[in-house]
Amino acid sequence: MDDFRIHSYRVSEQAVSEYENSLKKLLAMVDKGMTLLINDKDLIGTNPLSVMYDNHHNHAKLLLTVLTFNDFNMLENILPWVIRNYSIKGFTEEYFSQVLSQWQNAITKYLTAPSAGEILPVYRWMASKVEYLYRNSEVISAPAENAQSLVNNIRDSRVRTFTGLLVTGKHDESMDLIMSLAKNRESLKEIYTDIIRPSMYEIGGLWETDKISVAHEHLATSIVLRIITHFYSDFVYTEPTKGKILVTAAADEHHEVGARMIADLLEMEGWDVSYLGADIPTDDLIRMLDSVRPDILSISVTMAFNLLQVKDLITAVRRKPRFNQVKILVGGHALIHADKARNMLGADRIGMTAVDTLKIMTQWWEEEIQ
Ligand code: B12
Repeated sequence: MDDFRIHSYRVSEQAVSEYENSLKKLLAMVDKGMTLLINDKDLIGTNPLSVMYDNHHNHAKLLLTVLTFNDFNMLENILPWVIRNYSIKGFTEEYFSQVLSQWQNAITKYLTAPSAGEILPVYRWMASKVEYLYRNSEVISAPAENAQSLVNNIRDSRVRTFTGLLVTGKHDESMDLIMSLAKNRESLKEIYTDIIRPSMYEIGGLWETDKISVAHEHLATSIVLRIITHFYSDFVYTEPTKGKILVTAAADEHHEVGARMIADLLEMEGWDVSYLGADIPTDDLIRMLDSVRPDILSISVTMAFNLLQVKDLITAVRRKPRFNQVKILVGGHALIHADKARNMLGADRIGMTAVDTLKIMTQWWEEEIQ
């Protein structure tokens, strides 16, 4: 496997299309095969089967995305995270080897030989990385620490305090802290990007390493959303002086805080913002474009496996001549891993941060929309 160059590897459209069309059958076979194995062996610790099925489902979506864009850097970046995350949850090294071999059996069974021949090397490449990634995952060998001691290590004192309050679910104190810092619009913008965003990333790290539960993460998110809502009437709501923007997250994308921040920041700058939130099906979004008729569509995507949804959405919008003038901006956490895919989405521009968004919008407003 050593001479296999994953970065420059390519699979044909035919192979991707067969993979996509067989995906339900592949998944069913992998789920069934792994369920049988789990009866005899401890492969997934104390996790319920649903966690394993969820992983298979996410794997299918991620691989389809990677193969469609031929973006194998994305796979290389995300595979260590997958192995680390599930091993922390109690999945064994053997689970990863077994599941990858189940995928290979299913691909051999359901795809034609030439297409299977193109896709199997990608699976063999993943299988060849399991042992190294599993054994070298820093988190596995780190001594167990509790969430609070990890929070204490956060360098920025405001992020440290806010994260500590979120982790312990202290809604009132979280609100008091932000109220004491939010004096005006400018300070609220800074709070969004320099305190709330990094604190949510810290929450993500604690959750990923199993130091806090999903319930803690949900509580933290709900506190943040309540805080953001509180400030809407004081600082965010602004009489629009600029064009219309529809802000949304992609279909199947459940992360809404980033999109919500982008919506608020744009509204503070005088844009006429319609904010749709997370997980909007493509057909509904098209109907919404017809009713809002925005100058700009801003799409937020956090999970790399949702990049295909973004591409499909943009393709659907571009197919309709009545939306020819609509400019499309895509941004969010998923793009960090998507060097190649980001240029294949069909967007007018890609942005990574809130600052990028404001810059691009100002440029569009001054040069093209007004
Ligand atoms: C809260 C949370 C959730 C919540 C979201 C609830 C909600 N109502 O939003 C829930 C529980 C639903 C969730 C689910 C999942 N999550 Co989650 N989640 C998070 C967490 C902890 C915080 C997200 C957040 O609020 N960030 C704060 C915002 C402000 O940051 P942001 O989104 O990056 O936005 C900024 C920029 O990206 C940018 N931006 C954002 N949008 C746009 C748009 C444009 C146009 C532009 C220019 C810029 C831009 O500007 C924003 C402001 O600076 C992150 C950790 C993290 N690193 O983000 C994990 C994280 C993103 N989740 C993760 C995972 C794995 C999942 C799940 C797959 C878990 C599972 N097994 O089910 C699912 C996927 C669900 C799905 N289909 O979408 C992983 C992703 C890992 C990876 N390698 O990709 C992360 C990184 C956690 C981790 N460290 O492991 N999650």
